[in-house]
Amino acid sequence: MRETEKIWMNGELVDWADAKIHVGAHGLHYGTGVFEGIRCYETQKGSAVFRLTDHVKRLEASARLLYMDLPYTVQEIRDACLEVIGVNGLPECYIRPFAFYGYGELGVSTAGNPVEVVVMSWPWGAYLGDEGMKNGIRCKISSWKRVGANTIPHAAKATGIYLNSMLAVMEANRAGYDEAILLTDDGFVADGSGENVFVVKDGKIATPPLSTSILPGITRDSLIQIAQDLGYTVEEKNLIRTDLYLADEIFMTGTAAEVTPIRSVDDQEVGPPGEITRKLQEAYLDTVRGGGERWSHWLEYVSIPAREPAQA
Ligand code: PPE
Repeated sequence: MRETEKIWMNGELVDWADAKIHVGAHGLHYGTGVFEGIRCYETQKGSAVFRLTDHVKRLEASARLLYMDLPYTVQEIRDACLEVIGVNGLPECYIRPFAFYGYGELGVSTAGNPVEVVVMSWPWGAYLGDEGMKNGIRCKISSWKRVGANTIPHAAKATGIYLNSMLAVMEANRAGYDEAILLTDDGFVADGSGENVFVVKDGKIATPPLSTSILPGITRDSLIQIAQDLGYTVEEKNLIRTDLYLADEIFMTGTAAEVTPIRSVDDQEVGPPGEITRKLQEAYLDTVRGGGERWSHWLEYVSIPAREPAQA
């Protein structure tokens, strides 16, 4: 990863190299943490963070689901994100706020451990590659099932839950695919290792409902609204793997992945990015970079002016 200058750690800005924790930290042993992924984009009016408050609110909800009391308010964490973006001076970056149980007591119960809160920011390009963004990626249905809603709450963006995603994406990559798609125990399409899934069939758009153990994606929500505004029908309904094979178009959404077309699933060719996928990808990328007034309420501007990027 590309290092930046500062990391916000428990209320203070520390040098990147000094943002350290003890190996006895509870979160390291048991995956007891929650996190967010947010993007800041350069717009004509300066750098703006896409749906920052919604992301921080989801962080708070995730914490609540882990019985974790965040020692900072949504407003304070929001300000910390803006501060770290401002001080690192990148016009575009990815922001990673996270909270975890730190060093105190080991043992599965979190009692006796402090809650540490950190915000990092760094440059992150196309999650599934520029080529994938343009021509679509190849996916594989994972043999690992998405964790059930009563196993770990999928509405929480919790660190430990990502073992599920890690196994799926590693399996897919090792078999030569770009990304995995996980199914529920019942065989319904859930989400990718780090993205929500959409299919287009006969001009209509469909995406799995929240009951399929998906992360309630903020990009998913944005895309549903953008698509409906453009006049498309978007249905939240159960999908099975053959719905993917027989789709006219498929794409994935996520903060990191933005809108990434899928060109095949299990080597069943869906084809190059279709017209609806292209249109929605363009509309999304335009929205996050401040194009038009329609969705301007989703942009939260960075008040500290970003410095000119250093000359190479
Ligand atoms: N499902 C999963 C499992 C997931 O991790 C993400 C985000 C989404 C759906 C889409 O959610 P949203 O970003 O709110 O639209 N994955 C984040 C982490 C990626 C990573 O590798 O780390 C992200 O996109 O930031």
